[in-house]
Amino acid sequence: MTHCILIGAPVDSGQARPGCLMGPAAYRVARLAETLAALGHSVEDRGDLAPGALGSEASANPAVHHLPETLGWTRALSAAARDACRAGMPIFLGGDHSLSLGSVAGVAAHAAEAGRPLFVLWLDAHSDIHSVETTESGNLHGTPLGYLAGRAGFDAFPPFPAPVPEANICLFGIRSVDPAEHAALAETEITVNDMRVLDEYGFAVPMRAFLDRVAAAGGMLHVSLDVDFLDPSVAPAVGTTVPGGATFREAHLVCELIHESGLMTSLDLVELNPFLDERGRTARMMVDLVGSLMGRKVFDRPTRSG
Ligand code: B3U
Ligand code: MN
Ligand code: MN
Repeated sequence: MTHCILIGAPVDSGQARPGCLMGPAAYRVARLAETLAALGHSVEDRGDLAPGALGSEASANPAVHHLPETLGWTRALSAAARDACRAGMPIFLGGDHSLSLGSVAGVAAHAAEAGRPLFVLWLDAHSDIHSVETTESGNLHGTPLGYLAGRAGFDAFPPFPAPVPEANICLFGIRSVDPAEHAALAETEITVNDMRVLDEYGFAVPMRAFLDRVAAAGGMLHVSLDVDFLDPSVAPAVGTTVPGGATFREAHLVCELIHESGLMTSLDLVELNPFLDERGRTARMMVDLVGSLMGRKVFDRPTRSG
């Protein structure tokens, strides 16, 4: 049994299409807490965070928008994440993906404090490895991976507490990478399981390979689940749909494998835009996936590792 701590983060400033701020409410309506409780977990809902007083920071990159808000959210989320990690497993209810600038900062600070290596699994259509300097859209939801890996170009931000080593980061499901991101990834040791790799090997083999590495290192595992990891046919409620994503079955398999590993210590649920949903189906799909991540299975059989 896990103590799950729900932290609402109605962040809408990391992209240009309003609606992600309704995400935390949609997860609650879709019975996230009840789903976790039915699996035998204890659930503490800490309500929604706010970004606090805003500064007037500006970027030399004229495309960048909402920098003060993003910094405010980063500070608030980082503190909340660090605090929650001491008490249980934080689950961040987004909000757009810029929330991970803060959630992972707090988780990394906690891991450093606990003396354990942190691994990050990025389930996404995008690589999100821009910096404040390289983003062309100016949407800071495209930057969190750059920040948590300790890359340059984040001068306005607090220094990342304990950058996650590149070798501990795994991108999974990506199929949309900008040229600057491609150049960044080409010079790193980040594991890039793009859809090309997953089409060839399937989802299970690369996922197990990564989880085995986390286990061998005694690591903590932060999972960042972007709605657009999923194919738009099963998850339409997202501002940046990209065709060719994970199917219903593939996504559940990934979540079940993560659960069986017993390694996940924190989770982001990001980019749900309920304004774009069809009768709540994407919110329900995400809650169902959390069910698989947290132990729901069709049939209880001994696992490969168990
Ligand atoms: N790489 C593009 C598109 C994008 C990134 N993340 C999302 N979209 N959701 C950008 O704007 O940085
Ligand atoms: Mn993303
Ligand atoms: Mn994405």
